[in-house]
Amino acid sequence: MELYDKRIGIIGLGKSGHGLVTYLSNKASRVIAFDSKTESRENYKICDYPNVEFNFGSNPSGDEEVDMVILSPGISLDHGFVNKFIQRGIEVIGEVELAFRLAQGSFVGITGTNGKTTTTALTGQIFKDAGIDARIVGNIGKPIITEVENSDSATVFVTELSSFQLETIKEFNCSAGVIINITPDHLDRHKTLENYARIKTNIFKNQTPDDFAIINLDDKLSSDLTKDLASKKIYVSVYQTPDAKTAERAIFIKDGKIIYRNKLTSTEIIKLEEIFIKGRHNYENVLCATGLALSFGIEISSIAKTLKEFKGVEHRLEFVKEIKGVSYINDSKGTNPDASIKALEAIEGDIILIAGGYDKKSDFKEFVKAFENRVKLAIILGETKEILKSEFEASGFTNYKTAQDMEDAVKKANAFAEKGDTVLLSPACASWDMYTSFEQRGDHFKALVNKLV
Ligand code: UMA
Repeated sequence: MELYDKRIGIIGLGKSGHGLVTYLSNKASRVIAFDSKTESRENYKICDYPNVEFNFGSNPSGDEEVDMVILSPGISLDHGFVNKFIQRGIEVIGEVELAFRLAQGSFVGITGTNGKTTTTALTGQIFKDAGIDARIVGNIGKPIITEVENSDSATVFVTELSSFQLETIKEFNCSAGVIINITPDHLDRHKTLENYARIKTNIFKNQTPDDFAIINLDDKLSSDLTKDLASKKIYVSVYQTPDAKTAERAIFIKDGKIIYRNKLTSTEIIKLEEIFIKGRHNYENVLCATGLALSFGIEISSIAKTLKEFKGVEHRLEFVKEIKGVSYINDSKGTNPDASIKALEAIEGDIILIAGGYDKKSDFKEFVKAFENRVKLAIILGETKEILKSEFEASGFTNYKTAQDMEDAVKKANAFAEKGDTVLLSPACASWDMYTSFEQRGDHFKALVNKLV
């Protein structure tokens, strides 16, 4: 793709926008960049980008003279200016699509409502340990564009993809891709579960018979939606042995072992007890990562070695500290009810839960149901505090306290916890009401815990 003759509009100057202006500033004919927040100016030394016209404090009008517009993932397509650009025949895409068009090398795509960060980190590690030049990129926190410059045809971009990113792809394709699972999330933006699920299946829309799709048979919604793909399929399941007639290639758990069956040949990959990361939800991630690795021909022995060593990711069920027999766990990445249910299920013993945050219009009924016999006390904070309170009252859950902020929540949890309990931060909500990211929220929680005596 030629850039030298293009005037490019960049909307949003967070992580994606920063990567985009850095890459494009000396390659495109002109860059016009916008961010609706004036404070975003602080992240830029304007003189480092001579070819870029920065506009802080407003979105574009849609009348700007550009040839192409690149949206940051957090920007909804419902904005009037997006429609105006499209009406004028100007192509509007996202950072993932642009990076795909510019990159050499191949892509592995990982999406799903939950587990995608762990699966992406694990898959990337398996690829790296196998000697592949793998880059771990995408929604995990590193825009793909930041790794395009020094890549070549042997590079594999192991890419975490959110629904926000998959909404704006056109040609993007991955040689191997997976939808780990689909449960309701981001309905404030995508409106219905059907629409959200449809956007997730975009990950496979450009696949050909040369590509691999990993299908999770335990997730009915995504497996039903991906029945008619052109690609080769590897079926995975934690709970069942896939039918050999309908699922030629399959990875599943049997008698405490992970088995790979290709046509009629079955091979043991690893025993569950040898895998470092535990819990059913993690086995789902392991099966998906293994499927992606096998699609690229990585040796089973090499995959098994990484599975024994991989220790998980920051902010996802991350052990912080034990104080007087109380364990503190940071699951700030629990940004929707389903993710936090998985966290509750993974912990043994009584839990003091810190939850609440930005209101994404999620339904918390199932989340509160999962408290039974697990949550001894819930400490709620943030924008969804009142919504959670009503849900507690409706379901008869009375063991809760409210907190003004994270400091107050940690203080209350510490005062209440007894030896053997776990204090778990798993908000079931995004962080955007009080923090700029879940990482910032998790770091704050960890800093507060580390100050406790
Ligand atoms: N902005 C505007 N106009 C608007 C709205 C926002 O200019 O109308 C500006 C904001 O002022 C801000 C910038 O846009 O400066 C933020 O853009 P963004 O929200 O797209 O965030 P980035 O920093 O570019 O980070 C994005 C992803 N964020 C979102 O999708 C919300 C990051 O995922 C991702 O790591 C990064 O790109 C690199 O790919 C985070 C996330 O929360 C982890 N993802 C959601 C999730 O996992 O649930 C989808």
